[in-house]
Amino acid sequence: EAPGTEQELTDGFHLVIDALKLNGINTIYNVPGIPITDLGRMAQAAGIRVISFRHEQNAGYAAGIAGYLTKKPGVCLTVSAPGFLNGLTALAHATTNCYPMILVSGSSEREIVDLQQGDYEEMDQLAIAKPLCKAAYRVLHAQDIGIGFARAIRAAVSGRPGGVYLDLPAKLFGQVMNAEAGQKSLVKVIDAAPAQIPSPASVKRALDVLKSAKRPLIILGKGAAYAQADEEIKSFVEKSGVPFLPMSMAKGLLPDTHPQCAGAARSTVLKESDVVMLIGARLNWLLSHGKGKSWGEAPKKFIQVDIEPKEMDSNVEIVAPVVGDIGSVVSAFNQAMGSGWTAPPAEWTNAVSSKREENVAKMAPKLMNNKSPMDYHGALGVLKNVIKDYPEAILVNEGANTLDLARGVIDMYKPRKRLDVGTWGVMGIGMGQAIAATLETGHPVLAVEGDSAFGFSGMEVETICRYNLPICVVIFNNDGIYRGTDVNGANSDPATTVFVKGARYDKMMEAFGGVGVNATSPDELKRAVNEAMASGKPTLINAVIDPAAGSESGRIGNLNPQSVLQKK
Ligand code: OXT
Ligand code: ADP
Ligand code: MG
Repeated sequence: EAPGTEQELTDGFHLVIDALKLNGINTIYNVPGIPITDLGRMAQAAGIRVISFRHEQNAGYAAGIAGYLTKKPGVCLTVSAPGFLNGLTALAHATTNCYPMILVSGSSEREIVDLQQGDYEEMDQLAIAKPLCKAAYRVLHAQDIGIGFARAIRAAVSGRPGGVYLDLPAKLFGQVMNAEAGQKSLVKVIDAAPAQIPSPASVKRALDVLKSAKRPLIILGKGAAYAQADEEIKSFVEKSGVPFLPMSMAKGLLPDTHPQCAGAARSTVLKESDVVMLIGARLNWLLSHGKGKSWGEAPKKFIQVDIEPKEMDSNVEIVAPVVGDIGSVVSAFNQAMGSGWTAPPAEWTNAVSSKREENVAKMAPKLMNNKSPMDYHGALGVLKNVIKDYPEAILVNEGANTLDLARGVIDMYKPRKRLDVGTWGVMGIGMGQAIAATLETGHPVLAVEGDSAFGFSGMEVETICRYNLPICVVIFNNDGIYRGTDVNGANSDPATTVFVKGARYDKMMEAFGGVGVNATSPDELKRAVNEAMASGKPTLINAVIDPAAGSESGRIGNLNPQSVLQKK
């Protein structure tokens, strides 16, 4: 070889890998194929952890939740058109939930796509992705790979986090350029998510409104959990003495057993509070848009802390908007409060505590039943104790009844330990989120899954076994969606909501070398889950639930459209 030839060249493949590594992105969630198979191989050889899934949607959900857990964009890598579209649902989900994620898809040749001449997996991916994410970019030249990734990273994590699409046409990977120039073209993103300091006037206004309250409430959302300002938030809440209500994924930011937690008095605090401070929670459907029956009759003032200015006044008037990142805002609150803050009237805090104790006491006996087949409470009573014993474990949760009842029953003790269906109530996040959660944090996962919910990502149990991950999946098998008791009166087809009766999901895990257990009573369930948590072996427990135990759509049956003409 003549000196000064091949050694001095680099190519698109290597520049992509170098750009990721330079920016501290050490994991890729992917499904291989043309044109990105070699990229995955080379990334693995270069020390990046490349996790191969069975379906891009699950790889995408993994990347999204990795972003939520780490504040760095989770990267999902797919092939063109169909692989891209499979990943796109997860990208839209990440954007909706404010998770930083980058979907990197290989694509077909521009010349052919743009003339619509029928290339292999032809699709104008960039145009399709654009309306479904925060930003979308395409890189056509090897020397632009560095800047392309820098833009994607910054767009994903700065301001309100979200999904970014990066389009890499197949030809890019093989483009070569001078290696030194290539290295120089890379960009290490400096201060990718700059602090956004709130204005002192907005901080003062918010605290003045909070101080004036007779019945204040703080609502913590998953934005507060994402911010990783755990200590600041805890000291703010405790100094204020105000009851707090955690949204689903904010559970554990302060323990659900904290004396100020109003999770078990939800309807009371929503109705009766006079001032509500939202921290990283939107007034969307999950909070009934801040109005109507669930918010009661009494006039209410809202304070909102959010990084996104457009979020203010989205549904109701916000009398004290505080725009900034939650870490900066809450520490400004803490400073401005000083040491002379007066707690809210005892009449209010006592009323909240006694409502909460009443609800907890009402639930307690239901959790102790040892029925077989199990009902939801009997099974969840067991899992509540598992999380109490393993507070570091991450709970992944999806389903309808399985979701809503687990949210109420299972107390969380630490931040970012509850990962669920998020803003869209989407089924299918389960196995992808479980896999990323343990890979990104090193902690074991307990995935509590409706039998329908599990079906959306069930094939990934092979992935769990392949990487030998400490994930225990518990399937609440009630023979169907909401219930397993529906009957079709019209013909011999099964009813639309029921599945094969007595199905044995545990056998799926055994097929790939994991541990499968069929549990028909709380005692059996307890034994099996404890064994799984102790061993760390991939485990799937088929928990047999009474098919009649659930209710239509869990806690949100009211959202099903009704007609006076309805005939079943
Ligand atoms: O204060 P009150 O008295 O009101 O009481 C409240 C609390 O104070 C109290 N509580 C407690 N009491 C005692 N102790 C404790 N610790 C405690 N904690 C709380 O309990 C009550 C209730 O509290 P909660 O839950 O906080 O309050 P509430 O009123 O429920 O809150 C309202 C909401 C809206 C915030 C809450 O309900 C919520 O977050 N809901 C999320 C709902 C959701 O997202 N659901 C998922 C979607 S459902 C449906 O769409 C499904 N699909 C369609 C489909 C989807 N989703 N996706 C895709 C891609 N395709 C299709 C499907 C297919 S679900 C589904 C499958 C379902 O079947 P499965 O087999 O999977 O599941 P099963 O149903 O089990 O069969
Ligand atoms: P939940 O579903 O828990 O109510 P949402 O997803 O509706 O939570 O709301 C999260 C909010 O948090 C979004 O409006 C988002 O802009 C905001 N957010 C996310 N990260 C930050 C941050 N670091 N600082 C301030 N706000 C943030
Ligand atoms: Mg079910």
